[in-house]
Amino acid sequence: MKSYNKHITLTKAVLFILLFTGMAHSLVQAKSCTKGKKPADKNATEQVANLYRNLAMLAPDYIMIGHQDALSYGIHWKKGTDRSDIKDITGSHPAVFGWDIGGIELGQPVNLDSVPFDEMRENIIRVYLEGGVNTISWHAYNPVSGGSSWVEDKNRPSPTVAKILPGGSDHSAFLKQLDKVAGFLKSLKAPDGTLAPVVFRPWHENSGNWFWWGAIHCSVDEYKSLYRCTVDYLQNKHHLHNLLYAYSPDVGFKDAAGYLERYPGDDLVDIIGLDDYNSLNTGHPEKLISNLEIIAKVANEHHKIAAFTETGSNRVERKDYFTNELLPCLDHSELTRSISWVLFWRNADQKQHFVPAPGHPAAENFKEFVKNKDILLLNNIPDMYKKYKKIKPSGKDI
Ligand code: BMA
Repeated sequence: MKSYNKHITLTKAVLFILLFTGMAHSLVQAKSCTKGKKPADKNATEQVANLYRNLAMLAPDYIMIGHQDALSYGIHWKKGTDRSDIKDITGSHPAVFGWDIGGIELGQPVNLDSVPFDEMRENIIRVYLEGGVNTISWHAYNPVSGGSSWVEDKNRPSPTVAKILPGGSDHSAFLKQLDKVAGFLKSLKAPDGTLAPVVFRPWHENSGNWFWWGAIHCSVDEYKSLYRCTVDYLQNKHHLHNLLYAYSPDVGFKDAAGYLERYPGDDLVDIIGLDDYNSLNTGHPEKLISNLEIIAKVANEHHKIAAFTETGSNRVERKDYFTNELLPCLDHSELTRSISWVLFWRNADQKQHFVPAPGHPAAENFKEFVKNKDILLLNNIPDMYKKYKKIKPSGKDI
């Protein structure tokens, strides 16, 4: 009996040590992945700081799924309530919701893809209240020519950026655009008075030449000044502190130095992004792996978070694209697995869509893809605006 008791005491001690070291390990893990990870904006709201911390805690083990305009329309529908093509297939909305505010600077009621800004605002606030992640891109109209983001002749330099920087002939026209952007970002107020945090992703795909802020249309310094001027104006003139900032060039870099050539600075950027449609659609998974590993390394070295900010295969014509092409790249190494989210572009219609809807030949493949233990939808993530010691996504075991 005595020895039996002794045995129990010993077992208890062992269990206690195991439990304690396990807890300590998780805490150390939580600490090491969040270490030094604070929003670049020192005055970021509490909800933004929690969001960043939670993104950092999830990133090493999980990848969240994002979709542009998920709640606004789908391949076969134009207006829905609580509907998304991803939910129609999987039963859950995506975890990350992409929006675009191109057109806000013109005072338009709808964005460049006809999404009403009032509806977008409502949806952004709803996503915030449900604990999901919002990210906003900006296909900005040209403040000098009045034209779209796209330069007509992408091989011919268009000197817009130089003109809208401080001291330039069109600087004030640009600031008026930013005032409109700020107005929208300030209007994302929840009923409790807090502002919905947003990952703002201005001046994206700048390594290409198709937008007026693209590589051949401005010098390295001009691009960096454009980014700095944007952040500075939103933070200091408009006192906006509900934002994380993403830097997201397109493909074309070979190494970290190439990626960082136009990087505006650690004091301005939170998310080390990448837009890459090219690698998989041209049959080069090794390029995607290399690009993801480069951004993951840059993120580690700069104490930031890496994200695959835009991708997809239009119409998903290769029906095992998700499990046989994309997943092996995302799951290639510890570095690729540390990507925080992957965002698929919009489901405009039958001709342009990047996520399947029910009945689509790739629908089953998408379902298989999201069953993977590392892949998270809205139903798997906790409220991203609360503070946790440790996060365990629901329905997913690692
Ligand atoms: C492009 C296409 C266009 C759209 C633009 C901005 O990639 O989807 O149809 O207008 O993005 O969202």
